[in-house]
Amino acid sequence: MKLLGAPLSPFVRKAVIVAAEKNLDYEYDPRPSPLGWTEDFEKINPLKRIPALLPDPDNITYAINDSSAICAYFEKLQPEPALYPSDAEAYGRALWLEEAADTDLANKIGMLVFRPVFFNLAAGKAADIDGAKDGFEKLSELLLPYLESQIGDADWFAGDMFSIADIAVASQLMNLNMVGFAVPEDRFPNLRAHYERCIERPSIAACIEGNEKFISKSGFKIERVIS
Ligand SMILES: N[C@@H](CCC(=O)N[C@@H](CS)C(=O)NCC(=O)O)C(=O)O
Repeated sequence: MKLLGAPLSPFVRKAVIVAAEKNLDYEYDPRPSPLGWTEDFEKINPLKRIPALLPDPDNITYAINDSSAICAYFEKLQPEPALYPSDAEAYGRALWLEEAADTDLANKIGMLVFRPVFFNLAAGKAADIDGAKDGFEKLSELLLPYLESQIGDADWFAGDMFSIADIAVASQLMNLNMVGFAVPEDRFPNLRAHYERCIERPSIAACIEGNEKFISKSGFKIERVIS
């Protein structure tokens, strides 16, 4: 199978981390990106979004698109280790928190913090740090406090296992780190501790290493605003 999509996309990252947890083999094409689509990408995903997955790399008309669909497919393909709780309530919570991360968290981090820095640098302009700081405050008004309350003093978001909910949240928060921000420990200690717990996992650590290499190869100088 072949996974397509730029490595800094938090949705691509989700799929990469799930595949790594499950030790799945796949080809990877990092080229399709909102900054430049590859020819024929529309035939793979008419919504023009990454990630896309081709179970058969030679058949571009039979794709599985959307990170949630891809991750659920990986779970069926390789059930161990399970990344979706079997308990009904924990399963429901995992899907809800995955959805919250993929929609509102993604939108706020992506549009308000990541893009003002990264897309400006990619366009050869100065990073809009003030814009990103304002964006970060909007993110801190509702969603980060909600996630802080949801994780509380538990290790993981849904039940007592590492799950798709943890991967989805961490995949988005990684985009803060990529552009010099972080979940501040003094304001959101439980969420920060959860993030630190997540990045200890080899699947996530490897993904961060790959992302950082990609940024340093691009030659972008990222100012650290929150450590
Ligand atoms: N719900 C989708 C969202 C995918 C998504 O929005 N990906 C972004 C990249 S991070 C994208 O392709 N955006 C297209 C664009 O901005 O034109 C998923 O989970 O895969």
